[in-house]
Amino acid sequence: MKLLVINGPNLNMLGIREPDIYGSQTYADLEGFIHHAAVECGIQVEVFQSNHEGDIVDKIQWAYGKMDGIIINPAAYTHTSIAILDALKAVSLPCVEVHLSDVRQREPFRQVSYAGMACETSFIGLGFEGYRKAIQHFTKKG
Ligand code: CA2
Repeated sequence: MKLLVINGPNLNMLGIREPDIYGSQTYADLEGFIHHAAVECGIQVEVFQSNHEGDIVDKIQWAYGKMDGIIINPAAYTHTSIAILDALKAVSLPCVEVHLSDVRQREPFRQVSYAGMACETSFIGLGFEGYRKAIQHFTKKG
């Protein structure tokens, strides 16, 4: 099984600012965590991060016919991007949403998730562990 993990804007800044919300580990640590969790579960994973909405749309389209599923933390685009929602629907791959922080307990503008509307389930507020749970969601199904 091959999964694509997509991380959206500013997640590359992890560990640099706002450790109270996002923790003190870096984006490199997150990539390492995801690769380790994938090996544990015996699956292949590709991890992609972009600060650009169109690049994320392109990567979702790229996954069509190549990957078995998508794990996505669209970051701020979660709450704004119908383009990402449409791309996820267009490729029709099974998709799981992850958020490091508990967006349900945060500002009103974080209460809508467009990408989440195309996802089978969400793991929210679990920090890095949410990515492991998302990977396990796919391996339990398969
Ligand atoms: O909790 C999450 O995973 C979020 O997707 C993170 C986004 C936020 O806009 C979503 O509402 C929830 C923000 C990612 C920005 O990450 C930073 C990391 C370090 C310093 C500043 C921002």
